[in-house]
Amino acid sequence: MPEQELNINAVRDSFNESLKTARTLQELDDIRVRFTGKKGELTLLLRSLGKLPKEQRKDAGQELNSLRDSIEAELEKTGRKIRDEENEKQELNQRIDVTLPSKGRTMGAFHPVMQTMHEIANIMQGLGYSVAEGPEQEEEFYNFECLNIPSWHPARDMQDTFYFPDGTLLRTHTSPVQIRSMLKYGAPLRIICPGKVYRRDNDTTHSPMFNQMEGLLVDKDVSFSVMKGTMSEMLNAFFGRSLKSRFRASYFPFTEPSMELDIECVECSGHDEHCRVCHGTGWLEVAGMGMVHPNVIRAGKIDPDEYNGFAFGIGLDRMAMLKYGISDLRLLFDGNVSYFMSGFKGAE
Ligand code: 2NL
Repeated sequence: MPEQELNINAVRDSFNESLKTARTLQELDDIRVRFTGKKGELTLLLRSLGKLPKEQRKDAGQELNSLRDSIEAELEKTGRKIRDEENEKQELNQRIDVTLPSKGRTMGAFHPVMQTMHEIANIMQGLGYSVAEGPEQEEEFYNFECLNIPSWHPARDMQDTFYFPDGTLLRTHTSPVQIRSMLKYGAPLRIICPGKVYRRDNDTTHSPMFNQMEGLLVDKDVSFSVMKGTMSEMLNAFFGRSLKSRFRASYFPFTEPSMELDIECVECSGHDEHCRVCHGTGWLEVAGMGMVHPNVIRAGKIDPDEYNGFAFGIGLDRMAMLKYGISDLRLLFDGNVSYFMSGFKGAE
């Protein structure tokens, strides 16, 4: 029957045309529904078979069945092709280009004060000293009493010290660590005590929190020259050259005699009367020290008739500023790291 055959051919042609346009699995599925779905073009043809005259049914039936088979085979084949293409595309996208430049890494660095602390600690460890640490919240007993600072001493004043309501305080120096170490280890003893200390001070050259390192040597027959030699050795090693130094008589309650140590100006060596670092004096105050007061040795439960010693204290913030050419104390404590990344002498 010619009309029926036309219909079959039309469906075959239109299927073949549509198939060529299919680019995605979704598009392919739409085509499958359009031809073999419940109301699909092929399905409708198959349903209409029964209306044909009996003698035509067999031929038309065979033809439609073979069309259905070939449509299903074509859909299957095209589906595989699209999936293969998509897989390949995905593989290309995921391939790693090992020739691309890396993102780079930003390096962390120690804060200049911590760098300074490690440098001096290394030097002192080379001289046989161990590092000791202790609490930042202290008792008056360890921070003052044991250090020969009686209750009437102005250093205890509310003006200078941060007190807690319970009478404890923020340590004003790291000396209490040395007292605790004497009590714990006895003599002989060689220690350095780096750490944060606190005083009620806040202006352009003072911060309420600063970093100190103290040192203590207790042994038999310790002489003043051992102290002078140790201090010179430490400072020359830290600044990397032999510096002129001088000792001036001074006073601390916990040492007797007491000295302050000046070194030649690391910026101008005394040659610039307008030097911003030494202000034309040619000298820099860098440390306080002295022979440990017998009362302090005794507070450490060591016999001052058998043992003596020397102690020193240096400000690590000031040492960092001198070594790395940092002109303003406040730069050490604000959060801006760009200054340290580029501008200062120690950056490389
Ligand atoms: C300074 C002065 C100094 C000490 C600290 C000390 C510790 C004990 C016994 C005796 Cl346990 N002395 N420490 C001694 C002299 C000076 O520091 O001007 N520091 C920046």
